[in-house]
Amino acid sequence: MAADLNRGASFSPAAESGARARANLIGGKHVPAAAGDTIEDLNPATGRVHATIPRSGAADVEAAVAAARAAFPAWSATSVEQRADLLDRIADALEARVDELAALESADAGKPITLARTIDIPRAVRNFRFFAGAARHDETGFHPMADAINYTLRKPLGVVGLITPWNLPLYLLSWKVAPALAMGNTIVAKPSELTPLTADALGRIAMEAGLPAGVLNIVHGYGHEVGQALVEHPEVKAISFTGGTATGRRVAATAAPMFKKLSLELGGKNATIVFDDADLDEAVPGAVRAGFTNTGQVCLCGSRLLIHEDIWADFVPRFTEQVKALKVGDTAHPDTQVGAAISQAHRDKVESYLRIARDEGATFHAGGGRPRLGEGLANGAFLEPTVISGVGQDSRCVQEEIFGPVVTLQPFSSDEEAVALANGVPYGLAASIWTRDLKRAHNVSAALDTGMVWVNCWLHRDLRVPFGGMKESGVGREGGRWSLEFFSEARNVCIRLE
Ligand code: TXE
Repeated sequence: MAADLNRGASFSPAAESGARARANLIGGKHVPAAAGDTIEDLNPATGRVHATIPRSGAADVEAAVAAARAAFPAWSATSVEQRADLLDRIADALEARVDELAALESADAGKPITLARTIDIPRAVRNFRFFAGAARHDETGFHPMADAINYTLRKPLGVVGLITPWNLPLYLLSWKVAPALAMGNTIVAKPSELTPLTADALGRIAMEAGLPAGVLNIVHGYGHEVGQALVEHPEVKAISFTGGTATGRRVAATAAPMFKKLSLELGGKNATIVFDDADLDEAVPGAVRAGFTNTGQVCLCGSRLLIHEDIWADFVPRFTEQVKALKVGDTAHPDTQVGAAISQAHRDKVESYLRIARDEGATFHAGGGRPRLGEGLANGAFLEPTVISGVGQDSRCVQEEIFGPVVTLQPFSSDEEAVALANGVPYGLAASIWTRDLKRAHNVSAALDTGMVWVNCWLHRDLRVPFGGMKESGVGREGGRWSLEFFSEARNVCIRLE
């Protein structure tokens, strides 16, 4: 019988008082932090504590790495077919529990249930299925010479560390867990302390699906404690990190001198560029979606909207009207489109940018405050979807990642100016451009300093393509063969034939 994903360990007193206790998964066992400490996990839409997690430290990381090392020889010796079949079984098991997992994700991240049910959880399922297929169909190089042949072996790295953020908890964790397992590695994962519940569920589901003990270990806790210990551990051969740029810099500073493989998916300050020839019936809803999906808390969100001056007067009212129509509030209601910010602290941070905009004399076309919501949501970290113009390129509102439901508007008069504005920030993750002119689409895409460009769409994902950023948005690429390559070591074998 399938386990209850809300099952708590009986050792925590908090379990009795309603907040369910989660545990670390180490060597196939659910265990508390060695020091016995816990952290409260809140639902940001209600402000209520709904779980506790272990506040782990270096001793727990040590135990998890030891378990992962012990499991590595047997796991890395399994065949690709065995591993791919297991990934498919995990996908099936996740899929069978979409509603349950969506409810956990929605409550933990304050995100609309419909978003969790239609995007977060189905994409996690797809990640497992995709990497099962990718591993089955993977090929390695063969380079013949006149007197020798070369072939490339792909060897697993050993124990890998996966550190994930709070905005797309299961989706991003599965994006790393699936390829790492597919290539024969064992894992110590550190989910965000703000959204630990679906990681805990994944651990239980993977074990039920037959993943051997110690292959996937999950250690909960604060980033500066358990995350830092994981990055520092000499037996952890690679770190795949998704999170903020400042944290990424710390992770890189720790890991680089140890010559660990590093994949850093960091922040974004992405431009949505609407040219004067764009089809506004598509561009307006496209820009709304890019700006406000997941309450603007996606690294790919188009938080800077660049609009050709000739269509400004037409575009801005249409855009603003659609933003004002977004349904904010009760995350459990199926019609809700915008949920809470991840925490009160994060809402305070977002609001600090709104104050900067006001001080700079910005115009607020929509939002700017806290929505008035009903009973039960008064302590939620909600914000109105906000649209601002009149902030210059040098404004912190334009230069820094706000990571909330805030979009700035800026006009431009030429393709060159659009590219200069789009590129004129420290980040270089993604861009979305809207035009009917194919030549312009090609030329502007080539000129943008970003790892990804969408033309007449946004977040249209093919899991085979490279995913990642330039500049302060990160180092390396994930997705398809890039993930398989990251989670393995290429070894060339040259055999002389004469
Ligand atoms: O992320 P952190 P935070 C951005 C966004 C947000 C900012 C900060 O701008 O406002 O980052 O968010 C772990 N060693 N993004 O503070 O801290 C941490 O516990 C090892 C963009 O929540 O980067 C969590 O598991 N790990 C982003 C993970 O790192 C450490 C998504 C990410 O948290 C650590 C989220 C350390 N020293 C926020 N310190 C995106 N690109 O999608 C923390 N962590």
